[in-house]
Amino acid sequence: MSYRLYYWPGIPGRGEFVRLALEEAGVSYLDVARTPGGMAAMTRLLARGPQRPFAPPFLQVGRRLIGQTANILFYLGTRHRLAPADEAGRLWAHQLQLTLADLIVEAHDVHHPIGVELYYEDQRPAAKQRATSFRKSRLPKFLGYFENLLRGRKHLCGARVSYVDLSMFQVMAGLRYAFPRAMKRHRTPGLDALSARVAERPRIAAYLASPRRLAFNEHGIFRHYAELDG
Ligand SMILES: N[C@@H](CCC(=O)N[C@@H](CS)C(=O)NCC(=O)O)C(=O)O
Repeated sequence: MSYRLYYWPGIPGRGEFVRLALEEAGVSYLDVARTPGGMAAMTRLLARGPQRPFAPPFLQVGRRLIGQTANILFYLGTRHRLAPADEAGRLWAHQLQLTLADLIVEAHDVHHPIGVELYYEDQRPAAKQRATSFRKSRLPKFLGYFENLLRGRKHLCGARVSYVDLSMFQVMAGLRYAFPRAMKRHRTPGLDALSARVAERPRIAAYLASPRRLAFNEHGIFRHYAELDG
């Protein structure tokens, strides 16, 4: 089966959560917007069709378009053994992924607290205030939640690796990139070990070393601005 992933070129962003799942599944996929003419194709799909997605990332499977990161992962997880097999387990995985989605929005809103459509430079004082709240209150609450779930366990859900583990790896990498100082203040041995295990998985390790893997930068969700890191 061949998948077509649509996401902004040049940033890992939310597309990366889907890429990690596709890479771990070992399936072939085309990162369409990174190919010549791909951006125009993405724009066309966003503009028309009765079930067009609101925003990237979205995945094309045959004639079907699947949007919303957690929804895409829910779909891939079932098809490629990246989620528990039973319904209760799949729902739990989906719930955890949606909680990660909340954390991702909050990490983004640190540098865009007033308007998504505005430049960071136009909202710096508010960003500083939001960053303090994120670092002192929200970051420890989210980290503590996931760290506690991992106590004595190797995976966030189920008995084997799932898309939630892959996404947690990416979130930890993003948080360490954006808030290196703040992250050093938190003890997260379970999450650190989980991240290391994910990075060592053969398909993920090969992917991380490949040109397909995009580095974090100041155009994406996880951005490093020293003044926001305390
Ligand atoms: N809840 C959606 C959010 C999608 C989203 O915000 N995508 C961003 C890029 S990461 C975007 O292109 N947004 C355009 C917009 O919101 O107008 C998801 O998790 O996939």
